[in-house]
Amino acid sequence: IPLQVLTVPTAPYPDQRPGTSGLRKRVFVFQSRRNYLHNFIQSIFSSIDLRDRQGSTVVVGGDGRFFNQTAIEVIVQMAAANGVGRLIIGHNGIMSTPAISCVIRKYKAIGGIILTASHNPGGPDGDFGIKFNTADGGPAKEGVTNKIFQISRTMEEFAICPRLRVDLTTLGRQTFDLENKFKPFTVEIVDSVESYANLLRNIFDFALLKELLSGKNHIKLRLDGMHGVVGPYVRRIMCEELGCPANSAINCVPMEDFGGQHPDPNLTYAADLVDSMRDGQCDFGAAFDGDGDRSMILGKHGFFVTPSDSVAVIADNIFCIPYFQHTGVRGFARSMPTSAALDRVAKATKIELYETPTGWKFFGNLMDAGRLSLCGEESFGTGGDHIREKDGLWAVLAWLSILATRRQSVEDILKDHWLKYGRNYFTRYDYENVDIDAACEMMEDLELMIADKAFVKQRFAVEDKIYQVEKADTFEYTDPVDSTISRNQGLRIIFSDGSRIIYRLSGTGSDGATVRIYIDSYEREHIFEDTQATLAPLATIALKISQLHHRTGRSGPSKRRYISCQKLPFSNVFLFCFF
Ligand code: G16
Repeated sequence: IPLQVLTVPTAPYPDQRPGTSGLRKRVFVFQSRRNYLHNFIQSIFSSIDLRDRQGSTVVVGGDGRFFNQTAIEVIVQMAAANGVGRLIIGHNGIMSTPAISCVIRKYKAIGGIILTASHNPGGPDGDFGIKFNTADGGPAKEGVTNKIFQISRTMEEFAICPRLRVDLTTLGRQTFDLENKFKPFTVEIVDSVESYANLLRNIFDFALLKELLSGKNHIKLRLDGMHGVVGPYVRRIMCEELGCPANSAINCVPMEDFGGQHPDPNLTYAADLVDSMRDGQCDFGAAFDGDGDRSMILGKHGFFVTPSDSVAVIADNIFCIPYFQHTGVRGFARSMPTSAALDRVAKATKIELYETPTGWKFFGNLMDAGRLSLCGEESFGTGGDHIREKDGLWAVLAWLSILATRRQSVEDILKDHWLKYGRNYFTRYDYENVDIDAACEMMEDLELMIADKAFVKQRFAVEDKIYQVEKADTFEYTDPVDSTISRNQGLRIIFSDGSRIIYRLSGTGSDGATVRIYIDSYEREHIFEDTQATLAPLATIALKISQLHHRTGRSGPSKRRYISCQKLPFSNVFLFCFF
């Protein structure tokens, strides 16, 4: 009997505006508010023109966090009822974000729905998120997310096929006859690990990497999946195919609550990995976030590579990656708060450099227009134009390709880089879950302050250092491809020596507001100093100007990340991490 398609009345919610990377809320919001999930999914489908949607292919997968399965069941029922012809779903409903981008492109889908809140904690008390990616495989641009939000605000009904049940555990095709539809609705459960592995095989020299990882003089790796989605990809690609021993992949079983941890690959939340590398047994380490699109790179003894430096080093060694030998290099890009280390490589190699707002979606147009090959963000995302998402495992293989070619350690490669270009010291302070009104008021006051003409040329003295404001503005971006303007993308104070203080409100939190302060400073001579000590005067200025502690009642950041391990003994590093 054909399955029935129903139209169900509903009432709109005012708070379904997608943030930096989709809609992120506490799990209980999705569970306790009637049709909260259904409304948002309907808004996504309704945002796609009916002619494009009818009979189309859509990809669905998630990072396996709590509520992933429930959401997929609903999405399948709603996709069928909304005229989608074919759904491609990851085995057991799980796919990493880069794999989804790859699969959307491979199957020429009109888009994909990604169920992830990335690095935010999971489990019944954690976060859940929904993101829509378009046909190019990348996160929907602001025009699309604004449309989804507008539709959600007036949502009155949704379409659903409530009796449709799909088996996510069995690879292959399942078909369903629907009432009043001529063609059956098809679901294909795919092995996304294989599709993604195949993509990487065409980018990197797997024979060279295999020799590095399992040949005669092989190096030792430790890869921490942080119980996110990346585990099966690490095991198949790094262990089975490239020959890393099984025990080099730790925390590689995906869990609904990420084992109770924060799947955020940084020195605070991946501290166990850093700690376990202290003994010098491993030459290279990496940790991944919940949905596998970010990674943190470590050298021997836990030598830390900031994401800003990481993309700059990859850029400087880009032809160690065979893919770029074929495509050539069209351009580099970084998000505005990311340090300017990449700019120096771009300048030296005479390659165009783009500075975009925070959010991977801003790189997509440049890539589609053939103007961008490699990009990165301070938030541990790095990637190329092979897909339209940042790619944690790709970044690891990029680094390993450099190691294999140069036959040097991570530390030596980075130090050589600083000697060649100078060093951009970088740090970021996060104040999580602060009062929204206090945070907004602080940003508004800061904006007024820096807009005042008298602010430029103002001097700040801390200890024996004097900083003079050269430029201060609210970052605004005009997309070079379609001329779309994105306003209010963070407040910048740039000093005469090139140092910067940047204030931004995060767009990925689920509770209250998260204030981020980014600080960076360039040094040509003193390149082996401690990051926190080097940036301390600027941090003092940043806190003084904003009165952040006074306004939020906090005495320090929630976590202090991206600190340098170079000089401090590890015990001190963690003292700095926690306030
Ligand atoms: C998302 C975006 C990134 C961005 C990050 C942090 O990543 O795709 O481009 O850098 O959020 O954004 P915010 O500073 O607004 O919290 P993900 O991995 O969380 O989807």
